[in-house]
Amino acid sequence: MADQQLVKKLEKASLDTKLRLLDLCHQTVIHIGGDLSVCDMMTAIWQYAIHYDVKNPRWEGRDRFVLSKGHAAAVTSFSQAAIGCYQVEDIYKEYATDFGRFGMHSCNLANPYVDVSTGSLGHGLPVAAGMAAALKRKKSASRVYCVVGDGECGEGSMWEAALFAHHYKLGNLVVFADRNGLSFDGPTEQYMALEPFADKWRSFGWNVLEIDGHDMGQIIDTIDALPGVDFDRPTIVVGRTVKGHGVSFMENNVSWHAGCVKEDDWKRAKAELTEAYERKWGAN
Ligand SMILES: Cc1ncc(C[n+]2csc(CCOP(=O)(O)OP(=O)(O)O)c2C)c(N)n1
Repeated sequence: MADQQLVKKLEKASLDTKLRLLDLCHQTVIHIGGDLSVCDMMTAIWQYAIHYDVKNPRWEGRDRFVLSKGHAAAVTSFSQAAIGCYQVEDIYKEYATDFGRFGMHSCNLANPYVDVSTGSLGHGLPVAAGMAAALKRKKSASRVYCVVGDGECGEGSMWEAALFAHHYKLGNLVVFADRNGLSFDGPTEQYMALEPFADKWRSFGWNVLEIDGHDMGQIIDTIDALPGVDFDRPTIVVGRTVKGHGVSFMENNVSWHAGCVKEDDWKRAKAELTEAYERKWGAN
């Protein structure tokens, strides 16, 4: 079972990122619903799992990261800022001008901390699988972490990548699926049913781990138990999550897929998140 001090540290880190997301969302439109749903898993990926050198983002020995649900660029940027890739203040400043190194979607042209430009759904996982195949061929010890959306899994290219990753026994590929049940404008099950979601990946030959994607202890335990890169199957961690998690008026509300939060709601949202953390861990 995960060390409770580590759980507390990462939950605090995730809270900090959520509060920063809300500050940015008060300033401009971001994809806040899907940022909040994946924030706990993203925090653990960037602040616990990944082997990375912030001074050398092109270090050959790094783990790779591909944000297949590229619209969650903001949560990725703040998660990377937390390990020193950027100054948090620069994210606000650059979003306020021409987005600078950041953006509504992750872009690697101006940002060395982004391995792959994404935003057109269904493209990140295929690229991540190709990267994992290349690393395996080089006998690299690096993993490729990839974050996918569930609505995104309505794209056929995702399942071609799933076949490919299984065929080439890509044990170095670890996918986190943000199974929040909502896509752009409604429930996934209404627009393109995915259930039984985990079983579909199992039937494609993947190692499938199902967790509560907001339970930091479970996320840490799952990362600790990931198979080595020479495992004979790719892994998908299906995180059951809530879109807009932690903010009552955003939770499961498709109108908060993306948006800009007004003054009163901004204060209320931050207070709700902070109170939830303090109820569990106290104010210090
Ligand atoms: C190929 C493509 N089609 C449509 C879109 C528009 N779009 C952006 S986000 C989104 C919903 C994605 O849903 P999901 O993968 O569940 O991610 P979440 O919103 O939960 O973060 C859509 C349809 C897109 N970015 N790319």
